[in-house]
Amino acid sequence: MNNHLHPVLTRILHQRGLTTEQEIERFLFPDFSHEHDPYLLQGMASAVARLRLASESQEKVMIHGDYDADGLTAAALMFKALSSMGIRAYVYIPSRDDGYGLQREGLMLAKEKGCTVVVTVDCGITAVKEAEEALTLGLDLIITDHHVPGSVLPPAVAVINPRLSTCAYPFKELAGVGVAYKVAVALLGEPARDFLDLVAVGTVADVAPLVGENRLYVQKGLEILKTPSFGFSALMRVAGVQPESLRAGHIGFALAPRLNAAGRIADASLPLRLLLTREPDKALAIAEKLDTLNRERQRIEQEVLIEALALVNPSEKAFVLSAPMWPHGVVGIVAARLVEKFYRPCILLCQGEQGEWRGSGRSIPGFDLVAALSRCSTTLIKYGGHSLAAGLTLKEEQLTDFRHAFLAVANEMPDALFTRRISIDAELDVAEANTELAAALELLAPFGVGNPEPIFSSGQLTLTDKRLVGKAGEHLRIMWASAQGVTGAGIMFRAAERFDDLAAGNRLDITFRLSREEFRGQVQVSFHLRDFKVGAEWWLVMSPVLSDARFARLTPELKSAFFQPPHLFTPMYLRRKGARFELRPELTLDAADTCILAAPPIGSETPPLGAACSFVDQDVMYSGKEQLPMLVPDRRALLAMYRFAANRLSFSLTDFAEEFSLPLAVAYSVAAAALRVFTELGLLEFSFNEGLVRCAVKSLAKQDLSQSATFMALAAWSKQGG
Ligand SMILES: [Mn+2]
Repeated sequence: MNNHLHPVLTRILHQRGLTTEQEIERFLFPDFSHEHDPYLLQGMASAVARLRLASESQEKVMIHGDYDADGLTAAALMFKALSSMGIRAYVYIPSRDDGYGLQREGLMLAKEKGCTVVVTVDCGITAVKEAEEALTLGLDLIITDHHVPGSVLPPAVAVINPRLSTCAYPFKELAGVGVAYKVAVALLGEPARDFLDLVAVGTVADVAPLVGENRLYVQKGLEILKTPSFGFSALMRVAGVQPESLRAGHIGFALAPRLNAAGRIADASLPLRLLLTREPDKALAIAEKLDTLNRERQRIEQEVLIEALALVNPSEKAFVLSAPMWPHGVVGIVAARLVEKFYRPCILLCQGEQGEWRGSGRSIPGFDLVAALSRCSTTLIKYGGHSLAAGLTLKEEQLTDFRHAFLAVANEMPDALFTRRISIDAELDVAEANTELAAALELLAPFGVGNPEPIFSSGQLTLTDKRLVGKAGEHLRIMWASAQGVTGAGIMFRAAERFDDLAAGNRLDITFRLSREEFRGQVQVSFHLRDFKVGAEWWLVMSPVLSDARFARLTPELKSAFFQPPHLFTPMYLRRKGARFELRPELTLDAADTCILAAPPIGSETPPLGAACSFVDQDVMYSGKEQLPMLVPDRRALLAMYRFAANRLSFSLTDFAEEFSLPLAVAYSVAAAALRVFTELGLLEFSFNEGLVRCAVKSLAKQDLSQSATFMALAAWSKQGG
């Protein structure tokens, strides 16, 4: 079978640890025959027996869920399963204010409704105290969960969790809804495939790795979602997602946020009703309400983000930010946004009740948040979570101590950890990036955590054009040609701020993902750029504005700069010193150096770095060795320059640029170099006065260009570079 696979696909599969034919087949074509027996989950038999008894003796059962998308879909799934057995079931979804996990209120409600059994989904594994309470209330508790168990398990009729060290279940990464699905399969005694839409949504929303059974369920679930239930149909409609083109990614950024929005700022049972309703009108009404709540959540998130950004000190290795009024429901999302922007572990804290502060943190790979928090535990009341996401509670008077302790942990980490890395699956010639490859890659879908969409890199491209696109010009579109002349284009979303880093002629390296898209009935491949790098051997900058910000963007590759103020005829050599450039008297033309050539402000003696420079030339930057010949004025340019100067005898630098440099498409600095060449050859003599260049013809004799040191230096430099 492998022989029929696209060689690039095979390479990626191998790199991802799938080497045997069977492994590859199982991964690419997941099948229900690969499912594990639900009874391999410890406690399953007891749970099934108790629930069957409940069915036979017509007992009422309370399902205790959670307010996030995993907990909600798990609760909906369990409700459907129990209902189909004829069990009268109720669902309790705690609100975020109640706190996370099994709640006393849920148990009380169960008692009130006359339930005798409580089944938890996506929670309960650490609820020892609450489980004891259930016992005293005379409730039989069945815990189904997927969170990391503590050292003591809650007393219950059954505790089902693949992560239990004593549990022999082969796949440990099921989401809460995946565990609930397993219970449903065991209970019903048959595959409950109709429920896989819920499993897919909960699994992706909970960022469970999309491998093993999760991959199977998400892939099959996505198929079901193409002809969605009333609830999902309404949700997709308000989110603007077409069911037939639904991908795992849509669940993460379109469906899950709307399901979660209610729990963050309103009634958490709203999305549950959406998932269970059989009335399309009602579904749409709830979906619209959730959409409004989601917008409200986004607005609050944006406000908190702006406030948090103002508190960030980018020179710190981790951020611990706090403000009393931040809503607890969004601090985690905002922390995630900051991690995305700065690539630093980030904790946001807000005021809770009774002098306590609650926080949520997000981290980067290699920085285990829970381990870091455990080292600050003397300053904390409680904390918990995973390596990349965690929650914490502390006393107000401990805020400063905690901040210092946490930053101290971060400061011990090596600098390299805080540099974002894009892991490249394969290097690719852009000519290989065709629709066949894109089609082959679709076999790897659904993509998500644990199974990322392949990222490629291509180098040796030459940038031919750039453009800002999108409603507000927020996206960057780059066009290129390869060394073999293959042209192409890619888009980088929300990268408008990098527009100025690029100019036609740049040597370009790109990292990207490929997708197949239909455009006017034609299938074509599109490049979604993740990042790009422009050739760094040297730079030629001709910018009307030469500001610190511009230099900052060129860092850290830019080590030196070469200015050529035309009115001084004395090249300026600048060396990086820290974040700024310092002027050095000596000039070294070194092709290995990274250089800037730029026009200084007219009339100034030295280029004042950091100050705005105004000049009429186009705002262009060149980089890459292939541009070097431009530095050398060719004979045509020299002749034109000579005529211009000799005829005018007196001209302004603006005239010089407009009449000579621009029409001939010669870079201004090159034209400036020409002035130097004439002087060195003794043909013309220039003097400068208040922005005017005065020119005197010295000689009309033919001269050998090799007599000009500037010409020779530039020619040698260009040769070295090219
Ligand atoms: Mn979960």
